[in-house]
This record gives sequence, C-alpha cells and structure tokens, in this order.
Amino acid sequence: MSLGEIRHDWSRKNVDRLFALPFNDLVFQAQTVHRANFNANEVQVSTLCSIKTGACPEDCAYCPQSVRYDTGLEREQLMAIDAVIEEAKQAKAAGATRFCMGAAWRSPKSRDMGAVVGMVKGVKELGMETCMTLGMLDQQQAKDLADAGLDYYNHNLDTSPEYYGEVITTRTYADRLTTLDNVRDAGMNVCCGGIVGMGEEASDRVGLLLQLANMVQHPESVPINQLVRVEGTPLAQEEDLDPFDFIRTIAVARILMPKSHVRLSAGREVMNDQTQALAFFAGANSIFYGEKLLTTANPEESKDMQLFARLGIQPEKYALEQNVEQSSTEPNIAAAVSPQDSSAALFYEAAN
Ligand code: SAM
Ligand code: DTB
Ligand code: SF4
Repeated sequence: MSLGEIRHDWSRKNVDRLFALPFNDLVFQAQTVHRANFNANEVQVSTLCSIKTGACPEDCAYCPQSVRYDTGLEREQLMAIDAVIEEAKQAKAAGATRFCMGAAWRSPKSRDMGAVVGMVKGVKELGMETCMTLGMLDQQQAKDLADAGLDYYNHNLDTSPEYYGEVITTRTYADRLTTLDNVRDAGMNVCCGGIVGMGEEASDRVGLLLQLANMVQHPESVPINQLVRVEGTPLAQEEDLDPFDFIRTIAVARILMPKSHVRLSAGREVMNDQTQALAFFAGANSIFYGEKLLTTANPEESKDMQLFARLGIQPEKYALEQNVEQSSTEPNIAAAVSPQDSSAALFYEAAN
C-alpha cells in the first residue's frame, strides 16, 4: 500500500497493521500524510452551540442529555433564532470560522424545521460556515437543510458496529448510515466520527475507522471525541484511556482519510498541552473552540490562544470556497497567535 493514497477499500489487516506500528513510526507516517495534504501549522476552528438542551428520548450511554439518566442537567427549549445568531456573532468575533448547532433530539420534528432553517440562513449571512447535528434526518429534511445553505451535517457512528449495541439501543447502526446517505444525497458535507474511551476494545477503534474510511466518499470532517465522563451516565465510571491510544486513533484516521479534517474533539478539557500538541502532530487539524462544548466544559479561549501561540499554529481560514470573503475585523484568535503581539513573538525573537 502506498502512503497517502485515497482509498475506500481498506482491509481490517491494513488497519490492524497501522495500529500495531511502533508509536514513532505511526506518528511519522501520519505527519507525512498530513503535510502532503494540509498546511501542518493550521487548525480549523469551530464553535458549538446547544440550540436545544436535554430531555432527549434516546439512551446513548455516554450522553448527559438523555432523559433516562439523572445528570442534573436543566432542560431548555429550542432557542430563538435571534439568540442563536447573537451567539454566532460572538463566536465569529472570537475567531471561529464554523458555527455548529446541536439539538438533543432523536430527529427534528416538522414543527421545528422552520426555526432551524432560519438559524442556518441567519448564521450564513454572517459569513460563517454552518454545521448542524439534530439526530436522524429523512431525505426531505436533509434536502430542506441543504436548500437553506447548511454546509455540514454532523452525525457520528460513535463506535464499531460490533460494540454499538453496548452503547445505544434506541437507534441502529443502519439508521445512522441511512441518515448519512440522506445527507450526502442532499449535497451537504458530512461530519462523522466517533468516541474513544467508552470501554471498547482496540479492535472496535479499528472497526469504527474502517467504517469511516470505506465510505464511498470520506467524511469531510472526522471528529474523534474522547469520552467526557459525566456523573449519572452509565459510562461515568469508565477507566482512563491511555493518551497514546487516543493519539494512535488520530494518527490512523489521518492516514486512512488523508484529505479529511480530523477533529481533536471532546475531551480536551482533561488533556494536557503536550497530548494536544501530539494530536496535532499526528494529524488532527480541527478543534472546538469556546468554553463549552454542548453541555460540558472545554478549555478556556485564552488557554487555547496561548497553546496555538506556543505551537506556532494559525487558525485556518474558511475551508469552503463560498465563504472566502474575509471579515473586516481580524478575528481575535488569529491576532492573538500572530508573532507580532503574542508570547510567540518572544519565542521568535529568542530564536533569532
Ligand atoms: N442528538 C443528536 C445525535 O445524537 O445525533 C446530536 C447531538 S449529539 C450530543 C452529538 C454527538 O456528540 C454524539 O453522537 C456523540 O458522538 C457526541 N457526544 C455526546 N456526549 C458525549 C460525551 N459525553 N463525550 C464525548 N462525546 C459525546
Ligand atoms: C462531536 O463529534 N462532538 C461534539 C459535536 N460533534 C456535536 C459534541 C461533544 C459533546 C460532548 C458532551 C457535551 O458537551 O454535552
Ligand atoms: Fe440524544 Fe444525541 Fe445525546 Fe443520544 S447523543 S442522548 S441522541 S442528544
């Protein structure tokens, strides 16, 4: 097999072999593929907004928003369109280029479609890329969102087909694949990944990545989440994941899907800077930025700015061509990591 080739016929043996490589060899290969396809010092920056929080009827064992688990989360109604647009403005001013709106739904109800379409239109008018994650979509709902201008739809496979039943019983793996087909057929970009650290075997991480990498078209965004253990959920007491196994998962995703953005997604709050830096080195080139994910904590914005500055990482400009117009005000995160006015300047000066 030649490194960096775009393939959709990966065998389990191929992927097993990648995971079995010595760590340095694997990460070196991943970085090589990464550099052939991306600027290795740029990271895409997305901000999440929970447009409808809690009281979800599904039973996803990791999720603080399921109505079945007592996690102390207060349920909230669907946000008003104006309030969502206001949050998007703030995210844009802070430097995010993509605004991801998430709802704790099994699937959207017809009565909610008007509001979510309004949110997509309003956020797009700000010049941001839009993403939504609302649960399962039928063909018509996917078409309605695509017509509204939605750029990305997030729907994760979460884990391997084999382990899936241990985590979720209220919707099947096949249901998820159908939604992903509907999203593709409607012409939207696909954001699809999973979660590690849910007590799965290493072979389940292989199984998840095989599913993603053998899709007819690779997802444009591949979020790799580390389980956020939330008190009250069935997975709250899961054991710590070895950080090197997390990095290996990122590296293998990078090698299998060379042109996709691989997102270092949930779980950064408990990762040290070194682990995050290693994830970027292994080919992760997207993050969620902002102090909250949907309902749980994410690193403070200033901490992320410092990390970018210390690593010489720049936030990526808009990934999609239709959004190339630049805003008149320079986003904060870009300003904060430029060598002129950040701690990086001291580093560059010291190095010269
Ligand atoms: N309700 C919709 C659905 O599940 O299709 C959309 C929102 S849901 C919160 C989006 C994704 O967030 C899930 O598929 C899962 O991968 C991720 N997620 C949820 N809770 C998580 C947790 N505690 N740790 C890591 N990832 C989580
Ligand atoms: C994804 O893969 N991760 C994000 C986003 N897609 C929607 C969600 C992470 C949620 C973590 C738990 C919470 O904050 O509720
Ligand atoms: Fe509901 Fe989504 Fe949470 Fe599952 S992951 S319980 S579908 S909000």
